[in-house]
Amino acid sequence: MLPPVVCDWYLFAMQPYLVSEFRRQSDARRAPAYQHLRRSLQHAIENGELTAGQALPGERELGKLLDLSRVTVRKAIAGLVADGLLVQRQGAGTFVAERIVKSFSRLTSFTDDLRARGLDPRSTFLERSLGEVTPEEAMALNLSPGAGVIRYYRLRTADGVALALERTVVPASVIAHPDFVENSLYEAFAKLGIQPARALQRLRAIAFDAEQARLMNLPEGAPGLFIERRTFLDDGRVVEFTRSFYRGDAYDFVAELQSEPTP
Ligand code: 16G
Repeated sequence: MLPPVVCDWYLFAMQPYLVSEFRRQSDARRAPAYQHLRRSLQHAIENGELTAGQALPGERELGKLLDLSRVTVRKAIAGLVADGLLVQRQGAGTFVAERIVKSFSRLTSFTDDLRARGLDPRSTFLERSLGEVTPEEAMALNLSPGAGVIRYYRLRTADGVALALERTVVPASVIAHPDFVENSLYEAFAKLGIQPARALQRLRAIAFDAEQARLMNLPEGAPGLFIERRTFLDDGRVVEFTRSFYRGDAYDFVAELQSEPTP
C-alpha cells in the first residue's frame, strides 16, 4: 500500500533544491549548521523555490531531510521569522510571509527588501531632475541655500505590482547627474563607494489622494504608510531625504524594542 500523501507536491519538488543548496552552503563556509539552513531557506525564497504563502515542511521533516536536530532547525526558522521572511501560525505551521515584513530598525533599500523575497523590484521615473535646494530640503539635508540637488519621483513596483511612490532628494555633491540612478538609489550609492551608515525615519498613516491612487492603481483613499527617511554617512553628511508612500495593505513594519536599563 502506498503511504498517505502528507505533503503538497511542491514540498517534494523543493526538497532536492534544499538538499543541494544546504550542501553547497556547508561546503562554502564554516559556520554553525543552523546558519547554513537559514541561508538555504533564504535562497529558496529568493529563487522562487518557495513562494509567498507556501507552507514549509515541518521541523521534523526538515531535520530528517538534512540530518539536523530539531533545535538546529528551530533556530534557523526563528532567524527567518525575525527577518520577516517566514511567519508562524499557531497550530498551522510555518509559511513564507505574504505581506512584506520590513524591519523598522534595519537600513535596507526597497530593492534589498523585495529581492530577499524573490521578487523583481523596478523603478519607473515619474520625475528626474537637477535643481536648486528648497529651504525645507536644505534643512533636511544640511545644505546651504543655493546648493544643487537631484530630485527623483519614482513609482516602485515588484513583479509589475505597484507597491510605493517615492520622492527622493540627494545633494548634487553626492550624485552629480540625475541619470546616474538607473533603478536603485542604494546601488548607485554602492557604485560610488558610498555606504549609508544610519538613518532617521518617521512613519504615519495616510490615505492615497486621487493622483497617487491613479499612479498606484488603487482606489482613492486607499490606506498607505508615509515614511520620511534622512540617511547619513559615517562622517555625518546627509545623502538622502526621501518621502515614501507605501501601500498599507502590503507592508508590516516591525521593530525589536528593548526596555530602558533601570538606573
Ligand atoms: C526604501 C527607503 C527609501 C530609500 C529606498 C532606496 C524605506 C521606508 N524607505 O524604500 O528611503 O530611498 O529604499 O531603494 O525603507 P532603492 O535602492 O531600491 O532605490
